[in-house]
Amino acid sequence: MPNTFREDYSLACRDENYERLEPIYKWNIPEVNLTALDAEQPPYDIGLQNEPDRPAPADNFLFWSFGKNPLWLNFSNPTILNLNNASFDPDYVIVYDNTTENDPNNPSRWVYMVITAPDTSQVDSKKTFVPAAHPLHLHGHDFALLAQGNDSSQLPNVPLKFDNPPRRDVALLPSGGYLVVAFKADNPGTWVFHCHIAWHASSGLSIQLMERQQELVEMMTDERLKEPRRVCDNWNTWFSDTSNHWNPNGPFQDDSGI
Ligand SMILES: [Cu+2]
Repeated sequence: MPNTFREDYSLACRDENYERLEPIYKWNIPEVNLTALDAEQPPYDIGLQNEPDRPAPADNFLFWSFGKNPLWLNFSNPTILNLNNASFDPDYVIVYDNTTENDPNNPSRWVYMVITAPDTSQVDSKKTFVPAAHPLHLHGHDFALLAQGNDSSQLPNVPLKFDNPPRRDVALLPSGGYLVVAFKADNPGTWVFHCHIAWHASSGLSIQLMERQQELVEMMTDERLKEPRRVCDNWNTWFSDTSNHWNPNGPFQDDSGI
């Protein structure tokens, strides 16, 4: 017979209780000061951003953004085939982390990120903030959840848990709230960090983390790039024939690319 229990639950959009998530394989995160972090890199504030003429001229849509711009990739030109670029189209929303540090006890080995979902009381020149929760998912890593809260106005004066905090690859950013996450920058790659609500991701709610670019360049030998090149060539052949498009006379791309 089933012997699990049913507990009271809330209809609010929320995660498992923070206190109940205790990793068995323990991590201790090098401590950082949130005020200092804030001075170095302001929080990533999630909001709606107007992008005129996208995807078609005279369109005037609102897109979700996470970084400086809503993500909008060129399907024919993926990041992995552009690793020698010194800069990228701002629509690729590349965020660099070029640490070469290997000591796990050194804070510079770690990436710390503060993400907020401000409510309408916060004003930004480029974004409109609306109350919404976002389940945020990071590729390439588990992250430590140093803090999770409902009120982003409390930043940066919120306590952080460094001693074996919960570890996730998705965490809910509560409406009006914040997340503070940390991951060990030990995995060269271009990793998307995005909202897992499909239409938010589709309309740009993502950044791309370029982690250890130099090591990534060295790893991605011609041999390893053979398969990405093969499938991209196939795509380009298909795409160059507009009779294949769902909308042969208009714009094809109606999605951010993730
Ligand atoms: Cu979302």
